[in-house]
Amino acid sequence: MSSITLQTYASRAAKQPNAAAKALLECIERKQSNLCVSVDVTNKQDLLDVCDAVGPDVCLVKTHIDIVEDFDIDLVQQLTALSQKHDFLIFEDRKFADIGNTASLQYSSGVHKIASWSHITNAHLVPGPGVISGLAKVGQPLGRGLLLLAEMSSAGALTKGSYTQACVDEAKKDTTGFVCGFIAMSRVDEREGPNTERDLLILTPGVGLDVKGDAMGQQYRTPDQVIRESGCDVIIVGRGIYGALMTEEGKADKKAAFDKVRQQGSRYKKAGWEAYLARLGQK
Ligand code: 5BU
Repeated sequence: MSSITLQTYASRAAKQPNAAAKALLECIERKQSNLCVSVDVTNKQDLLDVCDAVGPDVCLVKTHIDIVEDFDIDLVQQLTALSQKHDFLIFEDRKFADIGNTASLQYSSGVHKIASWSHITNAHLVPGPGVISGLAKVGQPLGRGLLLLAEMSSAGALTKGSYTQACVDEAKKDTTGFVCGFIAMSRVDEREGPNTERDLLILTPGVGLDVKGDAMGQQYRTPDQVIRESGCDVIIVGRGIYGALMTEEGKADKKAAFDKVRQQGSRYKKAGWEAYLARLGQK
């Protein structure tokens, strides 16, 4: 079998056993979008408005639900309604990192009840594979998916070498079926040749077309570098899309700012899809 990087999203969807990963691959194909928007805003209405604005262009919305100051359960109900209206999945970027028992409680309970609305979430492998079984106990019966944080985008990240390899090994030998991929900067599952064992998704943050980084260690690469050169599957873009809302100008004229948000959404969608077609040799 050939490298995952040469297979279409549609052909991968057809054989994907994890329900959330399958739904994501199908959505990518249907919308011709491998764009995930990261909506890191701190109030409920802005979060919903950004999702409504870019919804038509994305396959996935990524949240940090704990930064929302006026969080309530209505927010997740409205977000879920938007995911149905615009046909996208939801990924809570929770980065679980505790022992299995605690992680499973953090995932199922508390104010956020993440497992009840988030199709995909992620975890560090720092605690060992118990974090996978703890989360799987909650997420697997609900048809959710888990990404392991194999590589991070920030400068000086310790997610490298044998740590990254351990994430790949655990994902490949996961028997729960709950692990469906990685957050990574490269095709980490194919370092030693094509991955013919188990299809795994690679979602990649640190994507920007206009700047190279921020003042706190973030590092950006272009959609082409991420999808075509590095063989990743989904680009995750935050400030590159919603950034106009954060400026003084944007705060003063929200309508104009949302027009920019929509423009950036379609710009990144196009760039991500062109990079995918180029990877397949179709462009
Ligand atoms: P940005 O505005 O495009 O820089 O936002 C990137 C988002 O992706 C933000 O929510 C981060 O928490 C998230 N992220 C990241 O930037 N790098 C990583 O390695 C991981 C997550 Br994991």
